[in-house]
Amino acid sequence: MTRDLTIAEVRLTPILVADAPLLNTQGVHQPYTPRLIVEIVTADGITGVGETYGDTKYLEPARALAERLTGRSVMDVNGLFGIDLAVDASRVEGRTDAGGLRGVQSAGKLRLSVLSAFEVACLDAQGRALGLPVHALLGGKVRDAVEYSAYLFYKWAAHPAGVPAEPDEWGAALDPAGVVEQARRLRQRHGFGSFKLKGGVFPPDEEIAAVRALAEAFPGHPLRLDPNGAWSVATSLKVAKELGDVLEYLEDPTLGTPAMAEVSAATDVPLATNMCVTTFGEIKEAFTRDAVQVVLSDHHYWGGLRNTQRLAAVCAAFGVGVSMHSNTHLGISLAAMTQVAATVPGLHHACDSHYPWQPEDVLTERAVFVDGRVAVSDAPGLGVELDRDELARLHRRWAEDDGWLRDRDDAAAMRTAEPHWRTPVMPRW
Ligand code: GKR
Ligand code: MG
Repeated sequence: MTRDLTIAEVRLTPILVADAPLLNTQGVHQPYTPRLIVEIVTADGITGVGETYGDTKYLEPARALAERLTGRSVMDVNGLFGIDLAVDASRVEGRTDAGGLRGVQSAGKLRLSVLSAFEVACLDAQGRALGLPVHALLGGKVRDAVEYSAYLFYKWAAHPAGVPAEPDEWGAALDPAGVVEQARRLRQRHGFGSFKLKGGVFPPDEEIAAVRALAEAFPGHPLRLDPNGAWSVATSLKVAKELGDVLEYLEDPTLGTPAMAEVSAATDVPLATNMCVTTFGEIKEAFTRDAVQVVLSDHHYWGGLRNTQRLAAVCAAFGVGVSMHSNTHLGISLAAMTQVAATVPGLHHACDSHYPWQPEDVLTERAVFVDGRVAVSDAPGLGVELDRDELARLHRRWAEDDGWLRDRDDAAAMRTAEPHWRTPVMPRW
């Protein structure tokens, strides 16, 4: 049967999804996080879906892009990336991401973060039209399941008093015992075999103690610590020395390629990053200086699933490992991550995912982790279906918000509990 794969309609739905009071070096997660759901509908009624950041700075260019897509083909993904998409550079250039901790912002990265959701939606639509999973469109899967690690966070028992939020079922984790208990529960529920602790929250000695406690509770399981660049070179080396025997890798201990290269030269503990290598332009310096041994890709800001494969190929050529970074996300993004991860040879580290922290989703069926792994769907496209009632409910929440939740700001969220909080000057320790 001949299909008409011309784009007839693009629907953008900004939503707010419940989030837990997870702590990081910049502050705390807000009770709701913005995401954007992209739907691309073809002339013969096939709908492909994508998901990306929903903050206003992404939403505005997404709207401009959506207006220009009608009449193009969902097959023309190269053409999609050629569209001259204006983004307001003054809002991002040179700043570090307020809530995202994903390296220096730039207009280019913002553009790619928007395009990636449209690329995923096009691939989903192609797959549905052809009766093929997205991984087949990317060359085929090399594994049947993708391993994820438990993403541990220091957290409060609840969002600050007076701040409207959904009930929290996890309780506080503010010391080694709390972190180990959180790890046990995540492992019990999802079977995770490796653990990553988000650090940069407490003085390094306390975080070292938490990782030691994890090593005792889960002997032989891979462990990582990620302070999002909160430490000096000297502190990074002290932590590497004290935890070298139990760490799979240390993630972004310090900020910037030169400082990471200094740490890397003085320790055998591998360094991973989602902060100093976040664009193709940043690769050359980091790899030639041997600043990092593992790059954590993120299909949102790297510009989609095909760019993720390209990044993996470059990493392989330099003998640098590759795995996956995550930020607060829902099931469409998890499906996209799983489909592309399934196609990447030499994926030697479990990927990150915030998904277990998200009690809500816009899918009719939540993704399931079995033994810490997500099975690679062979259903057409991404293999997910939108729950339209949930989508509408989460969109209403966005529409009714008076504005402050529409743009993620972990430092502002922290100020509701600690009015004098400012984004810390790095390095903090
Ligand atoms: O969700 O608080 C968080 C994380 O700190 C996130 O913003 C980071 O981008 O997960 C990320 C990381 O690995 O750096
Ligand atoms: Mg990180």
